[in-house]
Amino acid sequence: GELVAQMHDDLYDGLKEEIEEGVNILLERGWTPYRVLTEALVEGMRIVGIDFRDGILFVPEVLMAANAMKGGMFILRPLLAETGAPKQGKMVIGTVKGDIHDIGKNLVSMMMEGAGFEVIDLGINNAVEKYLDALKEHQPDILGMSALLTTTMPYMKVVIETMKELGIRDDYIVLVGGAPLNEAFANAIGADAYCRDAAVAVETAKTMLA
Ligand code: B1M
Repeated sequence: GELVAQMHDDLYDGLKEEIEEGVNILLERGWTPYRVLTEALVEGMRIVGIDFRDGILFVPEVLMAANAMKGGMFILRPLLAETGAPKQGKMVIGTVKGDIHDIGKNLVSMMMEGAGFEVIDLGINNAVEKYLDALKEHQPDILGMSALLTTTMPYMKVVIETMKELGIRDDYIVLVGGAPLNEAFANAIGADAYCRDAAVAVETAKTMLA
């Protein structure tokens, strides 16, 4: 409706307080946190992405939009996490080296937590050593990697190849995601699965652990 369209505009304009207010209003109206997330925030960011691509928006504006989106996600995070889902397993996740995009990864983390997974989030710009240290320290069931740039997605292969060299590749389920990826790429680099979005990541993780 009207409010959601307004929120798409507010996200575009990087208006954090307005986004937070909009999120709260939709929740008061009885929307589920997931619906607010997908229809108001993710869809708004999709529109931003189009104008970024077309040179209508630039990095500073897109950073403001990302910041507004994070404000909304901050409100939704505890609501998505408190579903009381039974404990499922553990995941280490991070954005790969050279890449600072984190909204999608954060969303995957939130949804995985909501589904009962323990998530260790390594943040952005992770070199292979960071992933390996975290695997050793936390012994997760799943390694998740995110990349948003065609120039950084090949780094996922570096991580998987290093795991193979160390003989630990098959100790983990490796899930990958990010806008420029696809299933063929995931197969080619030796990941276990490509996850189109956060909901698919949750379903894939559950299926593979079952
Ligand atoms: Co960037 N950027 N950006 N950017 N940015 C893209 C990715 C781009 C497609 C925009 C465009 O041109 N249309 C383009 C990449 C082009 C390409 O490689 N082919 C691009 C570019 C070029 C750049 C810079 C190089 C721009 C510049 O400096 N000239 C630069 C690079 C910086 C770097 O990383 N080294 C840059 C910078 C930025 C900002 C800092 C301004 C900002 C990031 C802020 C932040 O993240 N904190 C930004 C943003 C916001 C975007 C767009 C507009 C939106 C990304 C986003 O948050 N989407 C993006 C356009 C686009 O993607 N169409 C773009 C919302 C999010 C919910 O979706 O991240 O796809 P997504 O995550 C989804 C799924 O992909 C999946 O689930 C998520 C939730 O459903 N998923 C996973 C993601 N990770 C997963 C991991 C998993 C599973 C599923 O593991 C199990």
